[in-house]
Amino acid sequence: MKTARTLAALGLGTLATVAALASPAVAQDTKAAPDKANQQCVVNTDNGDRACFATHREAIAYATKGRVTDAPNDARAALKDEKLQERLSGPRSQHGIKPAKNAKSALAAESRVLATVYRDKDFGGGSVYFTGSQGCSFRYPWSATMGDDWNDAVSSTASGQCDITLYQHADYRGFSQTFRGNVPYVGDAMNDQASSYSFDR
Ligand SMILES: [Ca+2]
Repeated sequence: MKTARTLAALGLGTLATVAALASPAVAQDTKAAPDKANQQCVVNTDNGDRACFATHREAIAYATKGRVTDAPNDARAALKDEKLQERLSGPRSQHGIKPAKNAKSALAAESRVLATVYRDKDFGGGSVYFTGSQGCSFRYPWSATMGDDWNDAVSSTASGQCDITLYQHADYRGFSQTFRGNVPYVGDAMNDQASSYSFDR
């Protein structure tokens, strides 16, 4: 545990090392962290890998595989920054489109943010940045459940490359609603209800 925390704390310079050596350890580390509710996490929906950090900047750097290392730690400021959002999720003209394989673009498919969910209203508290290689309109293997830490916890959402649909129950069951853009409150019906999700456009 201690090793993992130390590696994570070393930050961006060691990002590749952390990813290569300690992905499982980083995931375990989230369970021991004292301030779990305010952790900024990244979930790779291709394989379920999850890593959590103290700050948005660290989480975004991890989500983008070290491509974006200067994001603000204020989630609201980040969402208002159109240029930053384009760096995170690709140009709006490409949103919803499945990324070309072997894209030469610096915005490789696997380092784009598909969408983000937040524990509190107004993009507050902890967050999860979802990444995945298949773009939108695809049910990723790891999106059928939110995971224990995040079940029935989401209160606000932000589109990235994709819009996000939240489902009341696991396995895309129960009522559902698709959220587009920056949504400061998912509404009384969906608040603290989401148990699975999919990406749409
Ligand atoms: Ca639920």
